[in-house]
Amino acid sequence: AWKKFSATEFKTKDEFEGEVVKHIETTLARSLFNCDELAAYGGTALAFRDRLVIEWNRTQQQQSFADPKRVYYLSLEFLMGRALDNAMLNVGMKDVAKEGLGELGFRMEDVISQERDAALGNGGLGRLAACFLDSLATLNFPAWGYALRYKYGIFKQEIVDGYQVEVPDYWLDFNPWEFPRHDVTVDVQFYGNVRKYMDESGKQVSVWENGEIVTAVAYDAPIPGYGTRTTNNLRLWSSKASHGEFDFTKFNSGEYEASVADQQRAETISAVLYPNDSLERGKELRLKQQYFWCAASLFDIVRRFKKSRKAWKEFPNQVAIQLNDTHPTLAIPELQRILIDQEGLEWDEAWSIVQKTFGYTNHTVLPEALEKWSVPLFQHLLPRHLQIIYDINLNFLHYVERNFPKDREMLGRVSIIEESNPKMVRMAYLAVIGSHKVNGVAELHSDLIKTTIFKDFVKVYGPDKFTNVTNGITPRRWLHQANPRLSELIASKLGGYDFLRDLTLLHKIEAYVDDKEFRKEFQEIKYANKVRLAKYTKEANGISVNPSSLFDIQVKRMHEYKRQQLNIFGVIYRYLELKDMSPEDRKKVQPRVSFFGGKAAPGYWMAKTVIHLINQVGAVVNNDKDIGDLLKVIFLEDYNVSKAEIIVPASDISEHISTAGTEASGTSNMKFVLNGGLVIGTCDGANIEITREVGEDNIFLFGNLSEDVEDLRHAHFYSEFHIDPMLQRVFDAIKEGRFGDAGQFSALVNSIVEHGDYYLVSDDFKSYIDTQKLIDEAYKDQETWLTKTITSVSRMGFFSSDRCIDEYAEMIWNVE
Ligand code: 26Y
Repeated sequence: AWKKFSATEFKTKDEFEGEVVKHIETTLARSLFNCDELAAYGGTALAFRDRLVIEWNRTQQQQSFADPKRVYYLSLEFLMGRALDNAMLNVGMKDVAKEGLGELGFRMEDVISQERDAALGNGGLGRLAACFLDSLATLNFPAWGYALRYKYGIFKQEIVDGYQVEVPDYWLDFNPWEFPRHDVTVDVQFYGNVRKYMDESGKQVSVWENGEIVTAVAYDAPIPGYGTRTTNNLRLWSSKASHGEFDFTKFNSGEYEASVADQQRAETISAVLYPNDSLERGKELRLKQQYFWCAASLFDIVRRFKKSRKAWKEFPNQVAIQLNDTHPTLAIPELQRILIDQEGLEWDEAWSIVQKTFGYTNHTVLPEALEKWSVPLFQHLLPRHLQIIYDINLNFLHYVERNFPKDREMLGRVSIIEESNPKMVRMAYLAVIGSHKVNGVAELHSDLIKTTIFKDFVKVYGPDKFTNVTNGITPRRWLHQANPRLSELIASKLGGYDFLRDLTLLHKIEAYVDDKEFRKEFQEIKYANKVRLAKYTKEANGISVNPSSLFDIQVKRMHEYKRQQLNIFGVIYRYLELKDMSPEDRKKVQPRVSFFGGKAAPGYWMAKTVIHLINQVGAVVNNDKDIGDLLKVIFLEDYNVSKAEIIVPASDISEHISTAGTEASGTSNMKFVLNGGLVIGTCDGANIEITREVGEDNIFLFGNLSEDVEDLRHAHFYSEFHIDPMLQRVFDAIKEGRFGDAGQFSALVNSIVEHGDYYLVSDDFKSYIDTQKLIDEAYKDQETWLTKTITSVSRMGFFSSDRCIDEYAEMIWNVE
């Protein structure tokens, strides 16, 4: 039998301290006499890492031996956040560590907060990937994540004079969680040409040659599961110049500088995460990143498969690859290329393997987020892949032609190649055609992809190829770590922490909804979490907010479709109403703090304008003596995972107010409700399923429905379009310059007034304001409010990412 921990074991606080001291003095080569919090973090992380590594090695060895079907999650983004707290939760021994650190003179929270976030993602899609890794390990699935080891993650956001400024995020200074594998490398080719010839048997062979080679080096990070010994692997590829002959000739011929330049050019591939969230820009370097990562990952996956010496037809029984959006779609032609050009399989046999191997998850219906790459760029960078894509397309179009002989338009509509100038490769179509299942991320979204972007493909393949897997979140990070007191309260009633592995057990706390003690404690926890956020706000923004106010929070990437502009216009409206009131009437008003947070893509001017407006409104409102605590407006700088862990547990209301039909799912909506906050939201994404679970009385829905959006947009142009009068008041105030120079906000106002209000801000404004008033009233009745929040928490079991992963495993991956 395995001894659970064979090396560097600690069971007591003294043993823990011994490990920490050993690491500080030897691994970090620091003196204990000037040990600061950062060193304490380093020592603690390394002590826990030692224990993680043992389990990691064991898991990998056991998986190599048993050789089960593995899941590979290909995602260009993994928004992991901090690792130490999670490692402590999964290893256990956090209490011991806390005591030990105390003796060394440190507080656990301070030590934990020394760690920099691993911010290798933009937003929802990247954080979903991180939650999935947590669930895959917890549920004991043999699974690997594959991504790029960006030197710079998502930029750090600074607010200077109310404007967003981007600062590079160099996060690798000290990262104890990654292990360089200098022996695990893959050479990846770009450019070059394709030579075709007949071999002796008369078969045509293609050789892609004379390209430039860049080497991928693997960096691995352990992914521990909760309540299990399974520790999976996240493999990140870093690029460097290859040390092939080419390189050395240059070097030897004295072209030292040129060879250094080559080196740097190679390293740029994995240098930086693209900060665009849902806005495709067609940059060559991004396509290079995608191919570099797909080629290295597939080589690695195929290499592992070949060790088992199984027949190629077994490949889909050993390997399931999930494509997180279209970003890894090149993996499809790459696998086909490996099978036909390198392994000598026939086209049809190879293609059947490819289709059975891949599953594709779509995360958006927004046309501007759908990836397309120009054919000339493809031809230049990946000439062989372009040929393969053309062949895939040809076969597919033949099939469509045979089956839909009457619909001549169909061919042009479903072709992978868009006949524009230049021609474009539609990556989403390639992903659909190369996968056996396509899923959306919430019910409404999965229905919408079938009736909009993939409508024709439903005709071609039938509806069964398309399915839904509603997103989820890991309760380990988003309940237990972010809100330890709530987790403890729940555990005290359920007789332990089993709910962290089976979140449906939460339904049992509904029995305590009338329990006085429970209610008191639940309410105190919410208040304490609000105090914690208030304290943070004071430190970060220098503004005092009253924790007894209603905390209204909208934190997510800044985007017009998410409608932070609707929120801030609503705040302005509230301010104008407050200004109009008599001091007597003001006394009856429910005090509120409106928190905002989120990054705008650096080139997205409209989103940046909204940030600026929020800060300008804050500057006016927060300093208005008439208003005092009745309204505060806070922009929380540099929203990220670790800040979310403070922000999420502190909401009374959170805002998920996208134009209906535009937000595929949303996942922070789930996090807020799980932590005892209510939602104001549109009938969009997972809000709809949250409503189904918690009940209509426990959520504040407003606004037009997705089926009406098209007609409304049409009406803005073809009927008389009147701006909502309340919204007009807001615009008048902006135009009067009450929030600074009106010219700065004219594009924002005009997008609504002049340019058709694409996101239906005016159409939904009244309904939004009315619903906010209902919320003010409802909040005054604290007892009823508390009942709503407790009831909601108890009904959130469905939204665990464990449920979600089980669905993928069963419906898409066929793994146990
Ligand atoms: C093509 C490139 C510019 C691009 C880069 C990042 C396109 C999209 C993205 C990111 C998309 C994203 O984060 N989507 C979000 O995925 C979440 C997880 O499924 C959903 O909850 C959320 O509604 C959706 O916007």
